Amino acid sequence: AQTMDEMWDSSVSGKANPNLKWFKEAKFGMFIHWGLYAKLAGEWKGKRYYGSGEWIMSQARIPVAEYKEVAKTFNPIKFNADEWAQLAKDAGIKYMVITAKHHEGFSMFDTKVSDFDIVDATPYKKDPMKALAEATRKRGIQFGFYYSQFQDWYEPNGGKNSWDFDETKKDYQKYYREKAIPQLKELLGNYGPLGIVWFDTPGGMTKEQTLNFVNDLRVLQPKSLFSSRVGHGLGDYRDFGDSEVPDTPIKGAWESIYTHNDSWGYIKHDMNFKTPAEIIRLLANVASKGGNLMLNVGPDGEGNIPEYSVKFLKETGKWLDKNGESIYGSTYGLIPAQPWGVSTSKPGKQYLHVMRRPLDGKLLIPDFKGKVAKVYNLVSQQQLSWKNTGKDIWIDLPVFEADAANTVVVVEYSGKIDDYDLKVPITVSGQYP
Ligand code: H79
Repeated sequence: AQTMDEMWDSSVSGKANPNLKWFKEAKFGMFIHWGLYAKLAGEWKGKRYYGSGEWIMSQARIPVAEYKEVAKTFNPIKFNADEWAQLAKDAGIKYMVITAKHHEGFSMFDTKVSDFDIVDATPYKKDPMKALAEATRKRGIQFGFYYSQFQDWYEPNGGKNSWDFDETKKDYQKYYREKAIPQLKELLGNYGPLGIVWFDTPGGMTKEQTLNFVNDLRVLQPKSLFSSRVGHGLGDYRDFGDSEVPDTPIKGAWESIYTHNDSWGYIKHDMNFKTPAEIIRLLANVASKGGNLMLNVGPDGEGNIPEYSVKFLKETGKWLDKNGESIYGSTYGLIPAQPWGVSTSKPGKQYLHVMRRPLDGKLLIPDFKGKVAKVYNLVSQQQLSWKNTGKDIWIDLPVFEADAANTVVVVEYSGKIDDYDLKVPITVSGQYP
């Protein structure tokens, strides 16, 4: 019989992808949205747009002919692949996924399939993806591409663009045949081993067509993991909706995606960056449900990662340097979420992520069935006193100033403690809730 993990992980081939191990252990990824929209920075003809910078072509109903002109001004001379990869490394990030082509239809890589790409259509004339693939690999970071396989607002036959082309006259199969598939073959063929191929907003294909599409690409990179937004419940691991964490632990390989401020693509007037404390807590929260957090940054049109992203990610990395044991390689906590925070697990250990210290310093673990052996602060290794009231465990928690955002307390125990009655959710991925 299949385990619940395998039921989800086996949706494509009938067998779980054997390459999920690194992904399940990774816990923290970096998403990068970078395209022509970064140059527009959330403004078109003097009007500011909010929400999602990468949607400006749609929000402002920019005709293809005008959008094409933006490419002539896109010259990200500040782009430095080693700096980006080093930032990821310093932040404790284990994998990176960058937009090779978003819905705008512009290719951020060298392609023979279209002229609307960074090498042919901009003064920059170089392929930044080549450099980034190398810089990440050099640092042991898994590298992957986001590719908008259906939506392409630049192409007469691309999905979902109702302001410039007639939706009823579109031949989606022609678009898949002539652009999406050949470009994906370039991406899978020309950039070395890819950890992930991240699809988004599926459409225009039946389940059988999607299966053929996936199998066709898989030949090129059998070890790559395909995200569930390839559609029809297919894919090697599951993505939740944009900025969504499930309420209860979920088994199998999955990921929550969030962005650092309120936009995926760069918007110059969006200063609502999550603080290091917020990132650390979000990461712990996602890990406590058993998933990975892929956090997005949106570099600007010059190729700079916003200074707050740089600063705050480095701070996050400092916390992970000391507390990484409680995150990397962990699974969902067996202690349900409490008023003080959440937990993550490793064999014989529960890591308590204390984000709100009880004011009386008494930390409650209700109904703990295991036999507690030792309780200590992860960073200082200072042992903490605790008592067992027969039903509950009460831990004496001093004030730890150093890691106020999230103080990790380790509970070592023996014996079996309750597991959740976990179900594989029936929601099909690749859809927006
Ligand atoms: O790449 C990011 C989004 O652009 C993409 N998925 C993430 C990873 C995405 N594609 N479609 N959607 C998300 C859902 C569409 C949301 C919308 Fe809107 C709401 C489109 C129009 C209203 C957000 C807010 C975008 C423009 C305004």
